[in-house]
Amino acid sequence: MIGRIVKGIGGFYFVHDGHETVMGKARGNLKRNRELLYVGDIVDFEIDDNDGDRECVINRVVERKNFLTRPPVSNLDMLVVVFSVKDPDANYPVIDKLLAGCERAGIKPVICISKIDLISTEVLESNLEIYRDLYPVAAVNGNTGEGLDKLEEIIRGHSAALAGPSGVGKSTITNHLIEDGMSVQTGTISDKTGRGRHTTRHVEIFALGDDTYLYDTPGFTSLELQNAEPEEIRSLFPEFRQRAGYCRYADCMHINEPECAVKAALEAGEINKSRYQSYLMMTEEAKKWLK
Ligand SMILES: Nc1nc2c(ncn2[C@@H]2O[C@H](COP(=O)(O)OP(=O)(O)OP(=O)(O)O)[C@@H](O)[C@H]2O)c(=O)[nH]1
Ligand SMILES: [Mg+2]
Ligand SMILES: [Zn+2]
Repeated sequence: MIGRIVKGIGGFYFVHDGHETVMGKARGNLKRNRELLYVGDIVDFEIDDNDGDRECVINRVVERKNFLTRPPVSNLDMLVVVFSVKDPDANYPVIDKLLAGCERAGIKPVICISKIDLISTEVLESNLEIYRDLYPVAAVNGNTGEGLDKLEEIIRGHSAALAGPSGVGKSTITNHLIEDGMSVQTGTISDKTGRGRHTTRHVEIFALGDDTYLYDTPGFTSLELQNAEPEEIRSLFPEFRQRAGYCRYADCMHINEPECAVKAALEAGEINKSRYQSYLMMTEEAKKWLK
């Protein structure tokens, strides 16, 4: 039978076959070869009905289109980058790095602004403005569920994970999206630091139907951009890609070159300043790796 690993805890795996979830283990040869199984793997498995307890044995991995090591998940085709503007504050360089990491890994990025009840319409609007032309955007209130229908529509038919700093409301959003009767634990925000407390500790996938899978993950705050050269980082910004053909130099880095279409767009307010700042920071970081 074919199913997807939806959870793994201490050597046990939970496999979902489209209807039900069965707990089981990896076959001995997988373990001997130290082949790691990732949550998200599509696997071939057998039901072992031995002593009345329905368990399963995983024979092999059938499909692993991609995988990430931190957190360890596979077959992800969409990443929802969740951030709040207040409690905790938005950290735009971190957000932009996650988005660039998605571009690099071939994962479709989505932006979700959370806790919109804590900010004014103007502040929400200025945040929407940064990302609206680049990626699908949803704005949600996790307390009331407002805006979640839009997010649901965006992720339908995809394997999507929620990423972003602790405390932005990822698990709260997950609880709205998953069926009644299932739920995940949510945390509180520290009064002192305004940060979350890393409540979610395991990766768990929820099958939402319509071939939609939602990954709830801990600590998905960055994607590796390790060893990305500045030239590659340049290619991870869609608003640069659109305009690069109009720069005077074909290999323009959009930093100090004359007649640069990206800098012109920046000055005209067509490219967002905070995005451009993130780009500068990321290329500086990349230069350090090159040394
Ligand atoms: N005001 C407000 N609070 C929210 C909203 N969504 C979530 N919260 C609260 O924010 C706190 C953190 O929410 P979680 O869903 O646990 O956050 P998380 O992103 O899963 O955090 P980690 O698991 O630590 O990564 C909880 O106290 C929620 O009740 C919202 O839209 N508005
Ligand atoms: Mg959580
Ligand atoms: Zn340029």
